[in-house]
Amino acid sequence: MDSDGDGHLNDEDAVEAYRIEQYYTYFGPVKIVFDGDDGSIVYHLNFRFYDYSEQNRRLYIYSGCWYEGDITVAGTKKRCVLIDQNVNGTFDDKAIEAHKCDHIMIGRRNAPDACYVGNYVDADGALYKPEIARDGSYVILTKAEDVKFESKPYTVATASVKIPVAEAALD
Ligand SMILES: [Ca+2]
Ligand SMILES: [Ca+2]
Repeated sequence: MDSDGDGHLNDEDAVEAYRIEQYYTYFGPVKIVFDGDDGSIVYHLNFRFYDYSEQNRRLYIYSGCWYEGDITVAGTKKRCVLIDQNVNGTFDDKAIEAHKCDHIMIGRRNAPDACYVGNYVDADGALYKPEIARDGSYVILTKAEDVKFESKPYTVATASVKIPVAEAALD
């Protein structure tokens, strides 16, 4: 792989598979370096090569890149993991469709709660407005005080659920 993007493979080492199955071969995480506006951006990708037949071969590419660190939420230190889930090199993607979102996990170390990047994130049952750097370099959470909840009848059971009124405000 041309890991430094210079157009040459003679300066590269071959990437070895870490697992081989009957039809699948797994590689990664593989380090690659992109040129960015502020300099070089180090990124990692995982690959899965599907080889069923000559007519049926595919290469699947997955993100192998995340940021991880401690964050203080309401006075309590928690683990925060930010994942470029949609593999586009940025960490602040939010969308109605889940596969177009990045992921943020806030919780105890080794057991963080996962959720999609959106207008709000949940931490310990409270909603926060996240400000996430596009390059993933920081996360700022501001308590969301202006979210109104209302009860809606649940169609299957007699229970009702509370949903944020502003949930459709994703842009
Ligand atoms: Ca190269
Ligand atoms: Ca992304």
